[in-house]
Amino acid sequence: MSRFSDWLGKTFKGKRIAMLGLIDSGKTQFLSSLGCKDAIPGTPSNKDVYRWFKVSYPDKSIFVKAGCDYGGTKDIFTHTFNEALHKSDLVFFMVDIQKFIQNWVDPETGKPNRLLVLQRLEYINSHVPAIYKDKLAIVLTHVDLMDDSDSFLIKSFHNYTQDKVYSVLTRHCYPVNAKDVSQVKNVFRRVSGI
Ligand SMILES: Nc1nc2c(ncn2[C@@H]2O[C@H](COP(=O)(O)OP(=O)(O)OP(=O)(O)O)[C@@H](O)[C@H]2O)c(=O)[nH]1
Ligand SMILES: [Mg+2]
Repeated sequence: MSRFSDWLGKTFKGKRIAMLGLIDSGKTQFLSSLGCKDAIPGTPSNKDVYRWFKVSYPDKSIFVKAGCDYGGTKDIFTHTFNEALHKSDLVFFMVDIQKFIQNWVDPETGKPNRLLVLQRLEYINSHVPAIYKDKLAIVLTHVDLMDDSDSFLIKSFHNYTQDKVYSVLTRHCYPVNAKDVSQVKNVFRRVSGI
């Protein structure tokens, strides 16, 4: 945690977060469920700025610093992942587990989803210094659209990543229905370690 001045001029502790992932993987939905009023899910994001917001729990609150809700296009990804991993306290890499397991074709590139997700992880792994790698949490979204249990979905995801050089990035996976506020808050708290 670090101190910073918010747009009202107050100073408080907060987390700077970043969401990475393919188009429609649930980045904006996750932010919205977390309480970000500026995040409108279902519309393509393009470096949309959001103001700070508070995530409240019965025993405490966590402030999220103002930031950018990036879109998932390849173009934006390569420009932002570096900034995200260097400047943020926490980085969420969102994977639509339905599209990943069923290997849907990505409309932007015409390539299969699984290939694109794994390529991005490989890219992150080969470009980011080891000390930043602990900041990354993998969030498996759209679990509500699958009949399998959360543990089965994690296992399925790991089947594709465990023997890869970037498997260190995928140790911690958090399955979530990104539309479910309590699930999203719960994941955020676990990842924040607060
Ligand atoms: N059922 C279900 N729908 C989800 C989930 N996560 C996101 N969605 C929906 O999927 C659509 C796309 O979600 P977004 O959060 O806008 O996707 P994004 O990753 O921000 O996409 P870009 O900004 O275009 O890169 C929206 O209609 C969301 O409501 C989930 O876990 N379950
Ligand atoms: Mg978005």
